[in-house]
Amino acid sequence: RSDGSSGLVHLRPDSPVRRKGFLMGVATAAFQIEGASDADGRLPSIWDTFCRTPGKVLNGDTGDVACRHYEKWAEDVDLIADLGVDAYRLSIAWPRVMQRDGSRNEKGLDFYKRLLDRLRERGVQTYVTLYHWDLPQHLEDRGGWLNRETSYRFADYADLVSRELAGRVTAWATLNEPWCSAYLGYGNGHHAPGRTDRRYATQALHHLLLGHGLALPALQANDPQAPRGIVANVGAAAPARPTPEDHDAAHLYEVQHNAWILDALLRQRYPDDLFRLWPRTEPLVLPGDMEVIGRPIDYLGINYYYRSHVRSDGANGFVEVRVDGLERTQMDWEVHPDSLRRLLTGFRQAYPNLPPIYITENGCACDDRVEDGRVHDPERLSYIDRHLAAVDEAIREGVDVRGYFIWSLLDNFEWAFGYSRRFGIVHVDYQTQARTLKDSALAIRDFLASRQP
Ligand code: GBH
Repeated sequence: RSDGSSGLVHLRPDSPVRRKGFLMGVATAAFQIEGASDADGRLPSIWDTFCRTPGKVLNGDTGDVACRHYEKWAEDVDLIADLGVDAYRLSIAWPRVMQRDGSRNEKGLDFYKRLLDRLRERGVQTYVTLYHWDLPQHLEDRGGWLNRETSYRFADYADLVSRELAGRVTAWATLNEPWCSAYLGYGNGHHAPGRTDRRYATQALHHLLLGHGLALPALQANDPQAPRGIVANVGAAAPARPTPEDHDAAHLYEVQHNAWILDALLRQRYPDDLFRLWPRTEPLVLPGDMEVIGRPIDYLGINYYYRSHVRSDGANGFVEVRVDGLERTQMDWEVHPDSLRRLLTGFRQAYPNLPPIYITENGCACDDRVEDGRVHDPERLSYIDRHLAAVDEAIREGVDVRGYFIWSLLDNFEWAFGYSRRFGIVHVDYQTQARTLKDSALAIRDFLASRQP
């Protein structure tokens, strides 16, 4: 390239994001790529059950095969290392590594030991999430995240895994997107286990966050040198009409998506506006719970994808509306990088104790064009470029952002959308399981190789 930008034309040439000190990575999650759903004593998870419930997942897709990463892990490590990224974010499948009675499943753990060792050999740092939505089904059978016991079982699981994998992991995250586990899983039922009651959502979220807080001391004790954090999805909303009512609706949307979790973690309380939006949904909180939830973390992972438009809606507070004429992805999500900047600077203002931030997911689904062995995805590179530029602006405005992970390394099982949506920078042919670097991956590889200290 003659312009020296390596294909990232929006990210300023002098940005710290272009330097080697800014961590660049790719991300995946266990259920979405591993397959081998009953190999080596893996137990069923709530997502296995959900996939088998008619009408829940598009085309009846399941995670049984996915990207066959459980077999192809070594090839996938080569892919990651050859991209030249600094780090790989992955998750551990709870049902693979812990048996019903709480004892370890050695074969399941061996898989992650091999994987982490190979990543280390290839010089790739590892950001490991303990829970990316695959709750063992036997715990759901006893109430799942509605049962306070599950928080303690999660802490046991974190203790077991961090004892076994200590020294092999760069940084730990307890939960991925507890908002999704709680609201999509127990509130609107779009995700496993598919329950539908707002009171369930607030109680589930409380138990998820309690589990997070209970896990922190075990991670600290077993693997003291690895930083500990949590990953939150954040959402941005704009008013559909310029009325005070719609402004309030947009505010409530962001309370429901962001403050619900961040206030609990960083202010040790749930926001009052959440219960203005959802009256009489206060979870049962025992004395001391909020202190456990608010235990200090070393970093905060932020997953950001899109902005919504909302208008006020009497009983529901807000309702999303589809505004025409906006740039959208294959998910129909609006492309709006400036919302990422705005949210990050807003968090910095709202939370004086905001820890260092990593963007642990950002990326888009596209209608990739496969042609003569190449995969053209110009929208994806543009999306990533503009969101990196937004991160750069947030850094300039004083937000301590230390890294950025692309979602995702591979096309994979996109939850309720099955295999119909492709987020990878690497294309997966599900017939042959062949991996092909998309144009975006080639450009990112060039960009990574061009970085200066
Ligand atoms: C992430 O979640 C996940 O961590 C990852 O596993 C996933 O593959 C990736 O993003 C791409 O989707 O209220 O039912 O209309 C995405 C965050 C936030 C997306 C909430 C869906 C609205 C769902 N999500 N959003 S709904």
